[in-house]
Amino acid sequence: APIGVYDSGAGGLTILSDLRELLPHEDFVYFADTRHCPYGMRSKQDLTELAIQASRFLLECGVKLIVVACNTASQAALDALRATFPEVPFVGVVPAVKPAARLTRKRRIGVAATNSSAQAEYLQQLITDFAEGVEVYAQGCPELVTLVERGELTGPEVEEVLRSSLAPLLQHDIDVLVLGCTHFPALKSAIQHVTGPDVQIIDSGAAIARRTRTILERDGILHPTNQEWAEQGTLQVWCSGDAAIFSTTANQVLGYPV
Ligand code: DGN
Repeated sequence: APIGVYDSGAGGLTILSDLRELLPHEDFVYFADTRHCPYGMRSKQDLTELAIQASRFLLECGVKLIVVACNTASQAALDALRATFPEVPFVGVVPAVKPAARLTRKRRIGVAATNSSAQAEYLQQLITDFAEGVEVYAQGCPELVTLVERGELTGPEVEEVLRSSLAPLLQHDIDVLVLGCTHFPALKSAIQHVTGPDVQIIDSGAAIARRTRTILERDGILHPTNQEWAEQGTLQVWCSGDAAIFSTTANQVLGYPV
């Protein structure tokens, strides 16, 4: 059975790339809720309903596990998803505050996220639990989601937008920047250009992939032919909005055609 991956749009494709790298023989079904993107300003109730609909769709595709590859939806809806669909394991995404707190020398880190994630109580809790004695600055950067959904990932105009969106974080002389929205790793090289080499940029993708493998192993549902000669798993991509637009964006973010 395939693994389901869900996001409001193209952001979860950055997580999908990490998943496919670690679990190359697994099959994947990706669902982008582009009809309702962006998620950043939606209410918890709204996000929960959308996440339940998306999960129902993925379950109809026969998935064995669902990765909610969206910080915003994970924060709002993971508890409800687990309660609604107890038959399937869910893996959610949280901003990488904990590793960032270990990495920082200056004891000042920035978290770039959606507006809703930047203001979430959940983020405050992560900071209290894992970043004691570290100054954490959080900023909503919705413009970055727009760039990625348009497939605009590099170039001077992109960097201009990044410079102004990230200015409120960079003014604090941070040395670690957490990408707290799954769209943002698609912009990583442009972001690094804007921050300069002294700021380390981290995201949650690799950790999510490892967590997914652990759960597949725990539940005995890891793809059995995990051997060198086995074929690469398949990928199906679905979206709830305009498929032509999304396939162009997805090609840009993944770097190969879907
Ligand atoms: N990619 C999502 C996240 O990680 O929060 C949400 C982006 C959006 O829809 N605004």
